[in-house]
Amino acid sequence: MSKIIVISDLHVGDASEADDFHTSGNDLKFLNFLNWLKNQEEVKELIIAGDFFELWQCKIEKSLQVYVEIWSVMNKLASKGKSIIFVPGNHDSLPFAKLCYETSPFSLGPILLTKQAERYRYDTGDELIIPYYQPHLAIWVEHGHRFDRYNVPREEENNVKRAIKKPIGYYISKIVGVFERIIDKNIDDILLDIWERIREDFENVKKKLSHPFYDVARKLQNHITPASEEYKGDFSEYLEGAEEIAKNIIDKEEVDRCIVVLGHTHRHKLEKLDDRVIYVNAGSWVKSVSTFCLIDLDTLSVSLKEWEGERDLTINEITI
Ligand SMILES: [Mn+2]
Repeated sequence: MSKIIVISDLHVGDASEADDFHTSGNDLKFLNFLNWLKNQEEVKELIIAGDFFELWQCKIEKSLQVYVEIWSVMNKLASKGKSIIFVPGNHDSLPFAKLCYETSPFSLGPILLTKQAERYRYDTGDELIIPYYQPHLAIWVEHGHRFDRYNVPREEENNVKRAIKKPIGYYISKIVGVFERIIDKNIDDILLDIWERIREDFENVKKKLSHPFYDVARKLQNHITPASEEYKGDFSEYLEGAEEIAKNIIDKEEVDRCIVVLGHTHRHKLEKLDDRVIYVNAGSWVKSVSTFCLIDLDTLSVSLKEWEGERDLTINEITI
């Protein structure tokens, strides 16, 4: 009996106002989910399909510090024989992801780095993509941001060195994070009383100062980020991407079908693209609905589930 769970886009930050994982209440939901997972004997692997951390807006040392409880439950999962496998996404930040991969053996507590698809490693110097690949059922997991034209660095043209090394989405996200942290209420307890008294005036001033810039940055972010509710794209590039990945795998690995799991868009989806390709988007943990993908290697089924806070609800299920 063996099952694999894939989650994506937690964007674990620093518990400030800029940390959507925290402000959405998903930090607590996630802790419940991990505790539930402890008793799911059949689940052998938990794969995190990228954007586990929010390192475009926050610092890794802060995330490790404020979410100690999460790392502690993850340690318990590992001691129960479950593998927690990390596939890097764009918000996991390139220097950090590279450090992880180039430091051997990497250890962030119980979290392992995907090594299964090392031969499909894609490293342009500005971007690092190392997918997870499970040969038994031909399951491919990657973050999927290379299909997003605003969130990968632009291709070098005519050998002209690019002035901008990071994708445009990086800078906009950074600006939004700074403004969100300006109105952060994380201060010392001793100052709490004084703070309560002056907060309203202070926040009004800050809001007045930051509003026009924050507004523009937010609007830009909504325009170019697939994760935003106002995003106008139709996501067909991810379906085409999944099809391309599957075709490549089917050819190279000589398998007759492939399951492709992506994240990045924050929109959960499960769809049979044709007889040979199943596409799943694992969704996110920064909105009111938190989702995960469950692949049952015995019943040969793929399901998309919502974590309600106490239990799981099936949204959709497909038999392979
Ligand atoms: Mn992403």
